[in-house]
Amino acid sequence: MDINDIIMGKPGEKLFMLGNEAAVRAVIESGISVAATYPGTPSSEIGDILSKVAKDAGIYFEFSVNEKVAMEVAAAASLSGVRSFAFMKHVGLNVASDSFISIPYVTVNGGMVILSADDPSMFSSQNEQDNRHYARLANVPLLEPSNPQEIKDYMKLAFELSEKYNIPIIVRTTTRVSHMRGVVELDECSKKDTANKKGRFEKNPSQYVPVPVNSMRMHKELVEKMADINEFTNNSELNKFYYKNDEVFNFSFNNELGIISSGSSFNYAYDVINDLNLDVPILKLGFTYPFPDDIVLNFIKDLDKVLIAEEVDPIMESEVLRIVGRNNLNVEVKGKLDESLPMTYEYNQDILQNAISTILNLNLPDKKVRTADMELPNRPPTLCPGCPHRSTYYAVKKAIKNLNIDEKDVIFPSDIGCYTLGIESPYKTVDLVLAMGASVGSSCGFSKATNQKIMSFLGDSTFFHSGIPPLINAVHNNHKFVLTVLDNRITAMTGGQPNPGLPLDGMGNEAPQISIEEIAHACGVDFVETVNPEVLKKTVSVYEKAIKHDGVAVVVSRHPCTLIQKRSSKRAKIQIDSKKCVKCNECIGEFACPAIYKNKGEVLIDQSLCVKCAVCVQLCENKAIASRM
Ligand SMILES: Cc1ncc(C[n+]2csc(CCOP(=O)(O)OP(=O)(O)O)c2C)c(N)n1
Ligand code: SF4
Ligand code: SF4
Repeated sequence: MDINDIIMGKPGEKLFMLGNEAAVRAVIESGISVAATYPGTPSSEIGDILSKVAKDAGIYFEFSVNEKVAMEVAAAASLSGVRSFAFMKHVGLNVASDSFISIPYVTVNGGMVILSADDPSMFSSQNEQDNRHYARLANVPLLEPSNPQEIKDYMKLAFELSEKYNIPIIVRTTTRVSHMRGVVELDECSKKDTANKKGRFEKNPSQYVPVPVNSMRMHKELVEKMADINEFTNNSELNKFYYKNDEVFNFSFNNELGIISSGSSFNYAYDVINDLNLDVPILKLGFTYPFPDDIVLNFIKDLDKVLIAEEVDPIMESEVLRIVGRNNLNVEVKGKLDESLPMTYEYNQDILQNAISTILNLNLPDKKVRTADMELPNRPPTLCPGCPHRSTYYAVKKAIKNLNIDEKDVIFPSDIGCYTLGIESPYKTVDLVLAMGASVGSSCGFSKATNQKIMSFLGDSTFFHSGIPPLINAVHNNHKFVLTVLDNRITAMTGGQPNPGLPLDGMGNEAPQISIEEIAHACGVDFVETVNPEVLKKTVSVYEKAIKHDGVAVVVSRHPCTLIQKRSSKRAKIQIDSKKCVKCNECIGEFACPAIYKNKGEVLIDQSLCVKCAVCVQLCENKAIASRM
């Protein structure tokens, strides 16, 4: 699909859209003025598309420095009376949570929607948390679309609800829903007068400043507001009944089994029931918090059993158990808690079919379920050929060796980015990862709790995101470690978004570059050196000095990611002279560039992979590797 169709598509037109594309169309149709994010899969495409279309759509868009700032940008815009949108991957909401939880207290004015993209099965995340918990924690309504059309429809409704009740609304997607394609029917785009619209903030401290005297009142008001919204959810058309292939308008069924589901799980449950032509009604919940007790009670009261199909935690299941208990119902609740369905990982049609077959004694052959813990051929991800992170790791390990330090005595706290691939052999430069920025904070802890050398790593985007406060902490508290900022001039892992170190903002405008070195100096670091990791000898010697430094040393290892580095195609080929090669294995065993391989004992370079960075030329002590025309 042409990206311009997202703004140019006419009402009534049907486009085959990615869930994340539908989210962009939703904000354009809703006439928002401000959107902000920090990139993270599975929501990254929303930002990548907005960065291209926002200007034409009259939207201000930014890649904020982190999710908390994105949340605050959107909240301030909403308080100024314009519609705003903050979106992030699930763990991004952890970062934003401190501000997020205060927003429903201070209320919103222009509609404010927060899209949280969860990642069941952790395809690109460090955990599998279920962000539906945040709706409960913050007292915020939550909608769960199951496909791209619903993403657009639900988000549009969310802006209206947000304005009606002066509360932010969470739209929770999962990887499958964000990344699935489906037909989306377009509606009218926002009127031209909302484009580039500026709002006005009207002062009202008793409403916008949650000091205790105000927040006591605000919390009560919020709880009362959620009770009103609960009335709405009980009548919401986002909660639908399906029976025998069709949407139906019955409220109660007296079948042996009924299913309650939401999000992607609904798609799987629906397909199983239709494929097997089963006499099983489904209640699809789209508005899942506040939980629509009345609808659920009506649906389950005459059933023998109800299966709750949801990803990730048994949240709806616990709500249903509460309703069953409170109403003394005689219905058996099946789901994660009684092990009818697995507690972890995303679902699929096979998982749902096995569960339904067992519950109804259908005796269908067990489907061999595809799950994340299946045994698959071992193909570990690896740094690209010519990746600057590899050269940095090689230089760090050389420096440690040159100083006769046992690598077992060096701790490598690391962080989240392409460089986390340093966990693999031969580098093994990743000993601990907690969350973005935690390399620096954990280095502080190791520095006081052990006598080991500490060499930590984080990327340029991660440094700006959350590396700066712990660096100040390190200097102020006299910690001792070497921190490498792997500055590859991009946020590579999430697809190449800009960050404050680049002279470009999220809408492609020129922007002031923020200097990592100046920040490190300003934090009080007295050892700050910059290296080009493709110049090996110099890089190794800087690391030797840094390791000997008594205090916090910052090394900025700067070289563009190979995916954005333009190298002249006229550069000479890098080749190995088999007569000079003594098969020492340094280039394969220690450096491990994927372009270098062994065939029948001979070390060779795969020219289709080699990007001619020439680092291997420098590391071969026998001068067997050289550039040759
Ligand atoms: C709180 C949070 N937000 C977003 C992400 C998604 N994410 C993973 S790594 C990364 C940044 C990577 O950029 P950088 O630190 O520059 O390292 P590079 O990948 O370029 O080597 C992001 C945004 C995340 N894991 N956690
Ligand atoms: S995308 Fe860039 S940073 Fe990531 S592994 Fe490849 S070269 Fe390295
Ligand atoms: S020049 Fe050497 S290190 Fe660089 S990509 Fe080619 S083979 Fe790999």
